[in-house]
Amino acid sequence: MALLSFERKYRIRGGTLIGGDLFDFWVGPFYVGFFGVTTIIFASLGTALIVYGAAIGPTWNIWKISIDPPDIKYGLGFAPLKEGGLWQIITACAIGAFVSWALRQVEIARKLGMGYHIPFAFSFAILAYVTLVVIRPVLLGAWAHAFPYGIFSHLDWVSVIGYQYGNFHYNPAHMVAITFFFTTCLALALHGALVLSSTNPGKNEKVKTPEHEDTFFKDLIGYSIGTLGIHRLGLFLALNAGFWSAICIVISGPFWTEPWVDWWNYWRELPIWE
Ligand code: 07D
Ligand code: 07D
Ligand code: U10
Repeated sequence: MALLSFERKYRIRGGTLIGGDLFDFWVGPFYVGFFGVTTIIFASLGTALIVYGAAIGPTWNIWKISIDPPDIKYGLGFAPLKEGGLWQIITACAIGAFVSWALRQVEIARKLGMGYHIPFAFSFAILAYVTLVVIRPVLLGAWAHAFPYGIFSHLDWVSVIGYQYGNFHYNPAHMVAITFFFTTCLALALHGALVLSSTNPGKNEKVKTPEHEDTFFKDLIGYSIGTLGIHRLGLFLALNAGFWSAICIVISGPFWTEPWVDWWNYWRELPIWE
């Protein structure tokens, strides 16, 4: 079915989560929906506040603009606008926008009769973000523990927090997360290369079938995961990368305060060595 006639067929009302027909229409290529409107409101307000924060800040240098969380003395309370209050409202707007975006994905998936895999996947990114700016700061008792909103300043935060635990590379969950990130890249490279090699042949060559793809990997490593399987694996790997990232940071501070290298002492203390 041509794309346009397909769009005419499915671009009909219904399937919304709340609000009934309210905002149940398209603007150009975009589906609007109730959550499209909430996305626009949260994202516009959050962006406007970042620009305001930049305007009252010391620099317009894009790399150096930074909206910082409140000082440690404010604990988990509200801070004055110019002393971290902006950061607090921007954080609320960001969470509002990300969650709205996920719910808009749900509504679009419902209209199309598709699974909820995409919003489910995006939820892991939201989880990682919320872990950094809400869950871990709440467990540690102050918003000050969250990261600042700035291009370079958030890199400084990662570095400082990393060295606060000695060598962050010894964090076992960080290891697991990194391994999942690397494996995701490997899997995507293999999959992209395999599909292109079989479906985008040279002139006068025939397009190959999934049987060719299967056979390639059976010849190479004795096993093929299959055409559906590789997508399941890709999703599994990527979601685990985000999940273990959230774990690695939430345990740093709330559950482990020493340098991470010391965690490995458990190994030397196992009773079997005695
Ligand atoms: C390619 C999809 C498109 C998205 C893009 C990002 C903004 C921010 C706002 C100036 C893959 C758009 C950027 C809207 C502008 C202001 C106030 C996604 C793609 C192009 N980081 N990070 C970047 C964010 C954290 C870390 C780049 C966001 C954690 C390191 C970009 C978040 C930690 C490095 C960026 C976030 C961390 C970066 C490229 C939120 C651990 C880099 C991102 C909301 C996760 C790299 C200068 C990218 C860089 C980089 C955005 C959180 C570490 C500015 C929005 C606190 C080590 N981060 N980041 O391509 O070049 O993502 O930094 O959680 O080296 Mg970061
Ligand atoms: C949080 C992003 C969520 C994004 C959302 C969407 C918009 C809209 C609009 C474009 C999680 C935002 C959308 C804004 C944009 C338009 C139109 C993703 C998030 C919701 N580390 N480390 C990680 C590596 C070191 C440290 C994670 C590698 C050092 C700390 C990952 C190395 C020290 C933290 C990772 C390395 C250190 C991390 C990041 C190598 C520093 C974290 C990925 C090779 C001295 C962070 C949850 C992630 C984390 C994290 C990888 C080195 C410290 C596993 C490969 C040794 C403090 N590191 N790291 O989490 O777990 O994505 O955050 O050296 O906090 Mg690390
Ligand atoms: C995959 C795939 C596959 C494909 C694919 C893809 C995965 C097998 C079939 C997809 C992959 C790609 C295309 C590859 C490239 C993708 C990436 C590298 C990922 C990163 C992506 C980007 C960097 C692009 C990011 C762009 C974005 C997010 C779009 C930005 C757009 C908006 C912000 C608009 C969003 C629309 C909304 C929220 C609703 C509609 C709203 C409007 C149109 C605006 C007008 C608003 C209204 C009418 C509502 C009224 C608003 C009100 C009342 C509020 C006003 C208040 C104020 C304060 C202003 O596997 O195959 O191929 O393609």
